[in-house]
Amino acid sequence: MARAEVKQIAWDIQTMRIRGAGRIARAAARALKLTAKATRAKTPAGFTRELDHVSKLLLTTRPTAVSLPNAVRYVTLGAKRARGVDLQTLRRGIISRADEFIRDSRGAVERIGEIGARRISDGDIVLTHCNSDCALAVIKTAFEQGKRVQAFVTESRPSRQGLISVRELKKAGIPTTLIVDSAVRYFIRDIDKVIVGADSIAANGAVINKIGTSQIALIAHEARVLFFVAAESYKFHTGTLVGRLVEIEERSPKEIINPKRFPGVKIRNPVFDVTPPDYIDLIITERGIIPPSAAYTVIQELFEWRPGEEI
Ligand code: RUB
Repeated sequence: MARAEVKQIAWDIQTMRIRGAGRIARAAARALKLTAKATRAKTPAGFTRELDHVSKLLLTTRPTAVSLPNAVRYVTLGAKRARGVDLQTLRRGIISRADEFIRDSRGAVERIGEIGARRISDGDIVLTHCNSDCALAVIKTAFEQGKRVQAFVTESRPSRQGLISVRELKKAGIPTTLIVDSAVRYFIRDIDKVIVGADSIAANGAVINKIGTSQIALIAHEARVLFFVAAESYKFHTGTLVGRLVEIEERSPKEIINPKRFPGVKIRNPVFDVTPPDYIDLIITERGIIPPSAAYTVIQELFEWRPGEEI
């Protein structure tokens, strides 16, 4: 039963029924918890093998959001380090680490909303791209505080996650305007601030987020409009400390159009892009606001990494 549920979670992440970097991470933690609850392993080694198997399954679903491997690592770290620990203790450890991750992750989104809202002024028109719980938390919190905020939301082709944001903002009572992705430069003079989420943040402060984010950042930069990123600490990517590149997911062309309609035409569908740190004014995390140039130090501290250490 649990095995089927775990497979279903992995499938839902792959097919984007569960999507958004934070939600993916929480779903992965839930899958590991289910595994621990239902295991039939007789020994700690058998249980660890089972965890490794589930971790691998989860890690192959989507490659770009580092929140996924960071969640898996967070939940399983205790099990990996345990020597001479009995099976029940190990199981309980996984369950409580998973619960802790899910609870802290939700708390982080709330805290980001509070911290970020301080940077939103009464009367601001804020543009967001795609659907990010963190970015929306900032807009919604500012609105709840009584600031007269309005939102512009890009459709976010091809999967149109902008429509999810529109519904959510509308539900919160925030005046919202939906535009197509290519209309951002047309409207940029009306916008006071741009706020987006992140799937990964590199050591040099570059932000990997939904395709189109970097174009919006460039447009905002040209028009001198502030560009904010809202992201939990587990979106920072340790591998980038040692020069590893973040893999950009390329999904099926069918998400754009039925390829049979254009035989012989190559259709490409990269779903994330990289926004250079020069175009980012600040990054809002649950630990506070940082400039993108501080990403290196933040990753070093968070993951207790020392130069020269293997990652
Ligand atoms: C979602 C996306 C979001 C980030 C951050 O892409 O790019 O901006 O994941 O979201 P997809 P959150 O729909 O392809 O998963 O702040 O909710 O973690």
